[in-house]
Amino acid sequence: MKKFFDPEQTEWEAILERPTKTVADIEQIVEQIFREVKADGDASVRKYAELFDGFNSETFEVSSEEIEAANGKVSEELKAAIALAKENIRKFHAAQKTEKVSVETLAGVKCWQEKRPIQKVGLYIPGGTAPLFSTILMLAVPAQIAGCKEVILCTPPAKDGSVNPAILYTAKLCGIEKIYKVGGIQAVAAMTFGTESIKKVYKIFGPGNQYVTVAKQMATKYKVAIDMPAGPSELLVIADDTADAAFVASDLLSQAEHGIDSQVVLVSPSKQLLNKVEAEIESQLKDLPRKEIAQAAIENSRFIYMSSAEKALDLINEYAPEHFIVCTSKNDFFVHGIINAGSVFIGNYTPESAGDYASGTNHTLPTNGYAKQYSGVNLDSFTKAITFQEISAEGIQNIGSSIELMAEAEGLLAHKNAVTLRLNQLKSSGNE
Ligand code: HSO
Ligand code: ZN
Repeated sequence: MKKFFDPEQTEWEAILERPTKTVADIEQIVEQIFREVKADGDASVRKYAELFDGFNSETFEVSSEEIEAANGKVSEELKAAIALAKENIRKFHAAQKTEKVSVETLAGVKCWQEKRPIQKVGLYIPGGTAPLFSTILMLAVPAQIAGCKEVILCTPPAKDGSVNPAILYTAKLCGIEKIYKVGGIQAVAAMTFGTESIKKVYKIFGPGNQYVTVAKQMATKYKVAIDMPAGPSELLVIADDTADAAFVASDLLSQAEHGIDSQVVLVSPSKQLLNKVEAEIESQLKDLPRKEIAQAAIENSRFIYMSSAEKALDLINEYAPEHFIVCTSKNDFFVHGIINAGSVFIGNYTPESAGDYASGTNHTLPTNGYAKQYSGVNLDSFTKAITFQEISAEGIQNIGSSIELMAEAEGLLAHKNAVTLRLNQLKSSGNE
């Protein structure tokens, strides 16, 4: 880890810099695959599935027999845990429903706003060393609450064509009808254009490697929305001597084990705590099955001593962490003062893992400093707000002359006429 002691504000940016990756070379291959999938559909999806995943199959859709078999491979204990997490995620996201917002801005001028679901959404779930079936809950549960009509899922299979049973079980549990064994760029391209067997969607959600990330960005060029720009996962902890050093170390390590490029930052007004956490990391790391990954991320972590709470808060808001754990005697100060963060975890008994899996909040969050302008996935990520208005005769008489004047000033006479005709009609019918 790299240590810093009361760094000057001018140094913060360099200290907290995220690793930037060059995407130029990836972009070319993404462009090519998009072009081919658009033109040739399933045939080119098949070609790239074979090339990248070593998977050769006529069909991509997971069969009901495979889903049935997966059901038998997930333990009853895990099923109960998934059920508990699903229910908490349901409760928290159902509570995010908003009422119709309605205002009469002037007498006779009624305006209102209502939410409508995005009709077709696609979820991308990575395979690989950590099959994140928890992400299915985080995406499919709010999609269902929002009322999305078609929810499809793409996930890369292993070389033998199998998909992790927990992924299939959770997808089925969440009511996802179509599960496709397709991964990477070709999956995102297929959901963007639609193919003979894979449905086109309007918005794509979910994490992925660099290729998937660039492919999602490419999808936006074809009028498909995405949840948010993605980067490696990250955690910033602020902790003082009231924090349990072992707990803090476990939180830092839980983020570090995601990937070697995970970002882990500890800020503290106590040199003693920084030392204790360092020692704890050493001892906990030894027993982790993913210790090589976690170790690499920890080596790149930042430990920052900050004697001033105000400056610490400024630094945290500048960094804009995806996850922010607050464990100090001044929790209220940090909780009220945080402006830029994806999700905040407060106190000794609130590990990030709780939000990653089961407390109810969403774990699809903005990384890479995007917490400055993006929210994490929430119910509204699956809806659009439509505005409505209804203006009465009285209303157009109240608002009409303002519209006429503004339209004339913009030189848009047809706009003006649309009001003038109505006002004249009302005048001539004596409705003044
Ligand atoms: N921390 C990850 C989510 C996750 N953790 C899934 C475990 N499983 C990104 O927020
Ligand atoms: Zn996690």
